[in-house]
Amino acid sequence: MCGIFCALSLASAHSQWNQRVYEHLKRRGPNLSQDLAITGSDLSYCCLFSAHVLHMRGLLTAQPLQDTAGNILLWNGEIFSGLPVTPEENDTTVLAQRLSSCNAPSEILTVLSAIRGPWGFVYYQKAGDYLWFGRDFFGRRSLLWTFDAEAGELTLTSVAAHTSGPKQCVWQEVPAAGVFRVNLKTAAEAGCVAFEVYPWAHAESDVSNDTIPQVLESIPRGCSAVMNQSGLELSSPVPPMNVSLPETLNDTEIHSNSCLSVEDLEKLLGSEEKTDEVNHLIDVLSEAVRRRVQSLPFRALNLSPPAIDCARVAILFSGGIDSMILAALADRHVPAHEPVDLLNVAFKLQEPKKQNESSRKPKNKPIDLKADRGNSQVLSPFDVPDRITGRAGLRELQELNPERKWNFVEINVTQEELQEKRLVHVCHLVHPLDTVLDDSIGCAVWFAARGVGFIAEGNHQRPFTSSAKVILTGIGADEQLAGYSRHRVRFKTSGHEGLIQELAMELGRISSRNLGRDDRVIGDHGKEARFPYLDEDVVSYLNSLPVWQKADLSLPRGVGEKLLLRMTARRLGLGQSAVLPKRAMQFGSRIAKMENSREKASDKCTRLHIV
Ligand SMILES: *[C@@H]1O[C@H](CO)[C@@H](O)[C@H](O)[C@H]1NC(C)=O
Ligand SMILES: *[C@@H]1O[C@H](CO)[C@@H](O)[C@H](O)[C@H]1NC(C)=O
Ligand SMILES: *[C@@H]1O[C@H](CO)[C@@H](O)[C@H](O)[C@H]1NC(C)=O
Ligand SMILES: *[C@@H]1O[C@H](CO)[C@@H](O)[C@H](O)[C@H]1NC(C)=O
Ligand SMILES: *[C@@H]1O[C@H](CO)[C@@H](O)[C@H](O)[C@H]1NC(C)=O
Ligand SMILES: *[C@@H]1O[C@H](CO)[C@@H](O)[C@H](O)[C@H]1NC(C)=O
Ligand SMILES: *[C@@H]1O[C@H](CO)[C@@H](O)[C@H](O)[C@H]1NC(C)=O
Ligand SMILES: CC(=O)N[C@H]1CO[C@H](CO)[C@@H](O)[C@@H]1O
Repeated sequence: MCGIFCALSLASAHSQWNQRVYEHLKRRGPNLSQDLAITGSDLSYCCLFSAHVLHMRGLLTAQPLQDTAGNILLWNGEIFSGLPVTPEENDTTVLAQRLSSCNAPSEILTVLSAIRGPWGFVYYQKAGDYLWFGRDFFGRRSLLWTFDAEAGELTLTSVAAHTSGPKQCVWQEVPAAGVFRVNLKTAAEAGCVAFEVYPWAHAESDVSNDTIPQVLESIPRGCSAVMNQSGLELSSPVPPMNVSLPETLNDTEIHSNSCLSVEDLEKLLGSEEKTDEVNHLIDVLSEAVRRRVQSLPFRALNLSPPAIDCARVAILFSGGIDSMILAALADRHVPAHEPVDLLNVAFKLQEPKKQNESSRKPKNKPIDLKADRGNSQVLSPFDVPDRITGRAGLRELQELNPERKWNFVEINVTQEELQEKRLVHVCHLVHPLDTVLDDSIGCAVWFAARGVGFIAEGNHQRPFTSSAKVILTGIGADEQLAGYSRHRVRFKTSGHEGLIQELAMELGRISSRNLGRDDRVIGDHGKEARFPYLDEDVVSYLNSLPVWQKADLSLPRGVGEKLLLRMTARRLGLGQSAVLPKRAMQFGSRIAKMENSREKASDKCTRLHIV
């Protein structure tokens, strides 16, 4: 993970560094910061490149990386496969070499299309004066842009800042719709910037006509975009979603309101035979996790075995099925002696409001604390639903592999701390996203990824700070396997056809809804978010399956949604966690409750706006 930044100025001088943006970039890449400024041969433009590197593998590679011909690469990504990179090599160097040998756009597109892994990049191609930039197919790395028409300056950056005051910068996410090329000489002559768009496309279908409207929506004011008429495209790393419909299956929910016991659910799961699909999914998912947890550097510079608590891999861990599967698979690939950190975040439950005798409501039930806790243990205000399921998940993992040291990190957050960190950090990181949901998830993920909490040892608690630079998250499972309750709603109203449309739409917008934000939030700790469920091979496999193999929403909650994943969890030896219904992070961690307001998730969040 790196923080990358590029300011293209069509006038002579650059505007001042926004100190805040610079600091945010530096937090993403604490190991090495470097700037490089260049001017076009005819002095008509200048570019400032700034790179902040988090060292992940190979030797530390300085960026901006300039080759002998004068081309410059800013790379915030990981090449997991597609281009050969040995464990000792740095992927930045490898990519720069490949790009150096490219002349025509088609050659550059071929290199970028081959990469498997997340990326955001900026590339200055000296011959011809071109600036290239973009994000991977899913948009797993953040890239923002803004254009200051007055100063004639286009800025690209991994992370920005929430600005206030008279001179507002309008940041937008660069759409993960393709890569962009700016002809710098033409731009300088015209005094404005035109982007040539090379869209992601499936070999057999033409998505170009959908791309331009999507791009136009988020193009900075004062700039324009054109599709290259030559029809050059990046080839999509995954096939389109299988849209075939079942011939005989029932479209209606049969058990919708029935109340089944866990045993019934287990039986239901057991009676479904999808051995091939389950085995195949385990294969691709396991490989996706392996790529993401192997050949990682130790924190300390020496390569001696790390201290006993020093994990290199952490998992955002609620104890739900998505994170349990990641933990079970990480267990296969993380060296046996090495701990794995399970990051579990909880927001303090507010004291139930004092009952007012004259209150009109007959009996104001003080939330459903008891129900959440299940038993009469000493109540802690941090025993939120995700903490309870997290502990249960920990026990399952301990049974699965008693030899492994699982660091269950209890991250307890009070309202005071939440308010403080939101103001100083999170509101800048989620920007330009700004809804109540972005606030909730952004804050919850920020605290979880920071990894500062406690580990329970008997009755004792030990302060603990996770040292892992790699953080696995389960995002993408719900979007692909129909895990959300809105999928049920859609299925009820418009059957399998509607469900397929909904899933395709959600996977298509996951970059702008989640991934850019999560990358900025997690990257702020000098750590790197990795998304095994969004590995190209995993998505390709899931896309090839018809929807009814992945979910059966005629079955009850806790079974029907993500059915294939539940069966996978059982095959991996997991128990109760395989049949937990989905609980969104903002509710499971109780952050949504902390704010205690009646707002809707999609409302603009006033707390994110600093005055
Ligand atoms: C990178 O920075 C982190 C955080 O400052 C530090 O712990 C680590 O040792 C550095 N790694 C290298 C290779 O310099
Ligand atoms: C895309 O748009 C162009 C121009 O409007 C049109 O000629 C072409 O047929 C369209 N392609 C598809 C696949 O719709
Ligand atoms: C499209 O790409 C070709 C080949 O690189 C180039 O010659 C042409 O000028 C581009 N077209 C536009 C409209 O930018
Ligand atoms: C659909 O469900 C109904 C009611 O459960 C059942 O009678 C019918 O046989 C089912 N149809 C098919 C094709 O499974
Ligand atoms: C209880 O509610 C009534 C009316 O809603 C209000 O006048 C009174 O001040 C409240 N008492 C307390 C202790 O909050
Ligand atoms: C954190 O929360 C747990 C409840 O989930 C509680 O047992 C523990 O005491 C809390 N630790 C601290 C230091 O607040
Ligand atoms: C879609 O699923 C159906 C049913 O399993 C299968 O026959 C078909 O080959 C799949 N299509 C693709 C493109 O994978
Ligand atoms: C193996 C390899 O490519 N190593 C390179 C990594 O990056 C550093 C710094 O740019 C180079 O010096 C190494 O040669």
